[in-house]
Amino acid sequence: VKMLQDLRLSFEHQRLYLHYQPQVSLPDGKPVGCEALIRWRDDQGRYIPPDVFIPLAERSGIIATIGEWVMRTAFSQAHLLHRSGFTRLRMAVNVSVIQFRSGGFLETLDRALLDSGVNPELIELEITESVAMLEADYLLDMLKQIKSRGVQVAIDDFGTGFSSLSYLQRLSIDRLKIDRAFVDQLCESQDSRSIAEMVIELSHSLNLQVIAEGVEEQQQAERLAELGCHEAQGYFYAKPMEADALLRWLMNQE
Ligand code: G
Ligand code: G
Ligand code: MN
Ligand code: NA
Repeated sequence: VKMLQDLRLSFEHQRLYLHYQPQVSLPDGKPVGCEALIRWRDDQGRYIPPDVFIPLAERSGIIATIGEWVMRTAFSQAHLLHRSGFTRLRMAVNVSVIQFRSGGFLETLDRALLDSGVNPELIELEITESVAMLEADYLLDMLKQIKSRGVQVAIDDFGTGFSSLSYLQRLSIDRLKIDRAFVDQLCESQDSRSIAEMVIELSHSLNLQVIAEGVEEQQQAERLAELGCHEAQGYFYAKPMEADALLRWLMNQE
């Protein structure tokens, strides 16, 4: 309860902020996008990770407000990057399943798109496999509506949930994100390697794009590229960073 009050106050006092982590194509390592990641430093200056406060925000309902702010901020930032010359850079935003199923999500999305002026085709929404628990018709319709705006959709942490494969084919999605748990052990564990291979193969056969997260070593990047993984994200390339640092990083890659 104390933490929730703190979170509310921090939000009101604009102490939440976003970091952006680059995403690159394989095997050339060229920037193709970035993921917006929420950050919170409480009033004592302590860093509280999103794994801790997002579930709290979801239970209390404040996630809708926070999620709207994340979209508006990230979309505006994306538009700024596009105008700075990075005209094809994709911006990925995490969307909580609670936010996704709440009425008014599409209206919020539309307002954020319109107000930011960003090209919707350069926006991606990351949802987790847990959306599979939503009612099928509702989910299919939501994804169709999102696609009709040109916005892309990725399934985050893929491989950790239990998505039914036949279901996956019917969903209008663009990209699978291989969970970093499998990338982490890619070169050590045969099981992780098999799962990564399977997700990449699945993406190819369903005509989806695939990105690996949590790439920390060159060897992992090389292995993923060999397997046909299209893109990567992780400390090996860059850590999540503030917007101005991202702009400098992008300029350095030119
Ligand atoms: O950046 P970090 O690894 O600490 O993020 C931890 C988790 O928090 C990730 O699973 C990520 O999906 C989630 N997360 C980060 N930013 C957001 C956000 O803006 N909204 C939601 N719903 N989840 C986020
Ligand atoms: O939304 P998602 O669950 O994908 O969250 C990504 C999280 O992974 C972010 O919190 C980000 O800070 C973290 N992350 C990104 N790259 C790496 C990496 O190379 N190694 C580790 N351990 N974590 C990473
Ligand atoms: Mn994510
Ligand atoms: Na993830």
